[in-house]
Amino acid sequence: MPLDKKNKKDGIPPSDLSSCEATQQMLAKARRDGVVIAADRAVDMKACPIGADSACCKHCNMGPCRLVSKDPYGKVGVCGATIDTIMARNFSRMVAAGSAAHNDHGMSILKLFKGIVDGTIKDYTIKDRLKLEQVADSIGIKVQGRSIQEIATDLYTELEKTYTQTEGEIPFAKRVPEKTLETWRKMGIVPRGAMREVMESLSRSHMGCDQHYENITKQSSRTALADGWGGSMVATELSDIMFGTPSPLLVDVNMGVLKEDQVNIIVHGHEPNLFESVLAAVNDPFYINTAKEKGAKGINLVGMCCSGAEMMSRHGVPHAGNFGSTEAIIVTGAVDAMVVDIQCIKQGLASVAECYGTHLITTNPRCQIEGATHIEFHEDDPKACTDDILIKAITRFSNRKMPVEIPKITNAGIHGFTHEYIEYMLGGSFRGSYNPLNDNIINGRIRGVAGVVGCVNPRVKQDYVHIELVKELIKNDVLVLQTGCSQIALAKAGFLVPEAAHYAGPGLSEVCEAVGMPPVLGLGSCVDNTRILIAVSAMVKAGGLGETIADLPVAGAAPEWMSEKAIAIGQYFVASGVFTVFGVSFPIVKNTKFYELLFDGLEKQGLGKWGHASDPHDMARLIINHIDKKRKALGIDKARDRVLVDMAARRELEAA
Ligand code: BF8
Ligand code: SF4
Repeated sequence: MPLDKKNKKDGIPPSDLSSCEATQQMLAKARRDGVVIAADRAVDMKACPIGADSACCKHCNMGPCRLVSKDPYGKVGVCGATIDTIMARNFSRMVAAGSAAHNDHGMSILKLFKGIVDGTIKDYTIKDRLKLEQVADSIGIKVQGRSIQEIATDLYTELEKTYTQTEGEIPFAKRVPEKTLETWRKMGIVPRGAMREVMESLSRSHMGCDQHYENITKQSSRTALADGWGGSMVATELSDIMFGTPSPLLVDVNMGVLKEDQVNIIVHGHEPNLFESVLAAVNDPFYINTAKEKGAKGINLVGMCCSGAEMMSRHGVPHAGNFGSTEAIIVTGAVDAMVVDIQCIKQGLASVAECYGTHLITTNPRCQIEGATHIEFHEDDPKACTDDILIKAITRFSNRKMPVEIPKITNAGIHGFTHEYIEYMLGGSFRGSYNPLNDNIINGRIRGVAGVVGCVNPRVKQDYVHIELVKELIKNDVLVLQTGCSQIALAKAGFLVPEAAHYAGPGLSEVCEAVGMPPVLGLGSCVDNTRILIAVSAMVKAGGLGETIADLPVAGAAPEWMSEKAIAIGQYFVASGVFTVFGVSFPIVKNTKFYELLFDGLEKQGLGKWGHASDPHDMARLIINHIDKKRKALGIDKARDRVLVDMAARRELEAA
């Protein structure tokens, strides 16, 4: 890419564009180097106001048609489509694309599992037999007295239905709390199979098909549920079975995990398959020696984004940063190879990598980038790809010409929580259960639980909304569960350590101190949001907090969302019964029937509902009010009042 010496963004201080100091430092360097990255491109690219409101349709060539947000019912499309139809169809297609992405990821994990089961893939194995049995048992596969091979074969056959089944209910519907499932059945939104649901969403949102916003939204729910309780859940569970179920580990996060005197390889993307093989390759003595012969002290493998979050959780591989830092980190000059697979890989990486002589290597047939080197990865012969990656990275190290500048910032934190570990941590190894969590919610020490997840988005200051929201929630005794780029944002801000309990309110900090846990629990990647679904289901089953997920004092948030996957996740949480608040902007026109449906009507039907606020404090208020509303409905609001009085009294005593 030609250096842009007239980079005009000098006026906006990096500290206004990101809360991440390392990214700020690299943004400043990029400008000095004449390199443009997403944070600056976002300043140049004003969001289209009509698209931002979802008030346009380009589903056929009689259009594209633009409606008017200020007068939403003043006009219809050429075909007569109303604003509600147009918005519901656009929304449905976002859900379908997001669900397709997660299901596609899940299918590739399933294919790997099949290869292990049928013996065609030798480089991977079943690492967690206990989890294999637990997952099989959870969907009615007999485990007692049977071999691993038999159980795994049946599990494969059963889980394949998640994608390919055309009638009936997806296998993990068996894990849904009974009353929640009953609501879905009444509404006709239990997913049959993901391929069918995604296909039907696209078909129904075609010009001239489904033109009732409520009916379209039902299909959006079904397609989203085929993600959360379908493809994503298969991805998480099978990845645990094959690569090991995470348990808490102390890991370094942030750009300081790069090492100037080592060959630095970043793996960035979503499927752990590739990353697992690169991890094996960097531990190969042959390559370690080769790197040393070329003057490096060793080979340093780090992750970014979601596969990075999984490798961090399972194996303690350091994590270099979230989606907002993927271009910025190349500006260090220290990245010898950035290896990517699928999803959230910015095309802009190619030109930044070119500027700094970094190898940008695509590895997946579903994701190639013009200007990148494509070295295809195949699970039945991983070394064919990883050998090439290692050679390229080592060669680049030995030819480094440009000065290297690595921000010297790392943040150690505890990662790798799972719903299994929460059960064990709170209940103990012999009586592991969710009862202690429920008890602490009922007695009011913990006000409720919030999942704060999702992307960072250069339309807002990187990490800022996540951090402010989480601070406010824990201060108000809300236990926070995290995944994805949000987890990395909070890790960089130092909240994933037990010592962060002092930011929490009196009740939550008391629980954290008693258990020795952080007030913010990191559960991994975006597909690992399914761990939250299982956790909330376990809370329902433990009792005392209502009969459905919708009864629980819980909420979700994606404060800086950007991807269609985030919308699919949001909709599966909403359809599962969770109040879900998105930040940035929401693609909808207020004061319309579709708006009323998403932000209120769905809750009246027994599901959850959507919320939106761009300010983190407004977002926190929405979540806390919702949690308090649910506490009141459960009749446990009084207990909490008592605790607050107790704490106030205690503080008075301490002061005296
Ligand atoms: O699946 S949080 S920016 S990296 S979409 Fe992407 Fe969003 Fe990050 Fe992972 Ni999830
Ligand atoms: Fe316009 Fe209707 Fe065609 Fe959409 S489907 S572009 S609203 S005519």
